[in-house]
Amino acid sequence: MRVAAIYDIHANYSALEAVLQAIKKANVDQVIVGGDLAWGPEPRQVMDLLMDYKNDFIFIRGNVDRVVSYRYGKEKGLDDFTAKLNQWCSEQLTEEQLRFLKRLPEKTILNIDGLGEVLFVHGSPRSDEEAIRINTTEKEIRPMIESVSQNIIVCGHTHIQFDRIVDDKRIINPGSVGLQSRANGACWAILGPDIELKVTPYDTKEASVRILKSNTPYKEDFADHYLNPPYEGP
Ligand SMILES: [Mn+2]
Repeated sequence: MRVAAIYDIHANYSALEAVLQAIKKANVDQVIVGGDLAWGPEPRQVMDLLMDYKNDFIFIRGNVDRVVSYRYGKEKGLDDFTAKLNQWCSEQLTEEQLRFLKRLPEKTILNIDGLGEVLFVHGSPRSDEEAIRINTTEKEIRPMIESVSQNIIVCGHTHIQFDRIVDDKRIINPGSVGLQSRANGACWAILGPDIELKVTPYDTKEASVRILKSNTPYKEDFADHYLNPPYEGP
């Protein structure tokens, strides 16, 4: 089996469309969506598109899928920006889409040709909010992965692609499809039999112009992020 891993779409419709096109040409058997689907500027368009694949792709839940589907606000200690965007994203989605996000599992394991069993999580194996960053020290990572029996762990959440070895584990972050850092394009990965980190260019100008015409809160921030991806992730 050969698998495409697409993480942290963050409601970027143009980036998702470009990656789905690239996946069609990549000859994969399975697609795994690694969480953080709908928190961003075009949640409804992105969820409508992903729902076409709800029986074909494998989905796991990210931290913002949880906060959007449960409509977390300031009562949970969130800042104004996050609370307002959560609320708005929730309002854009249908009840069925919110239910879909709520019910997603937090992890999945796939047996991949040439790689063996691979564990897919959103943050770390013990939390959807815990970050394994490109520069998190091995000492910090060890307790996060000590209960994992698989040799390969795929995680997201920090929006920067990497391929690291920590002790006897290989840890992969496919990067972010929709809110990338340190990359000019939509980031994802193919697993099996090798591990390939991919960057698919998309029309960031068109995406920005469309968002700026919408009623998305903080649309200027998203448009700017697309045009000028930051060096650091969240
Ligand atoms: Mn996340």
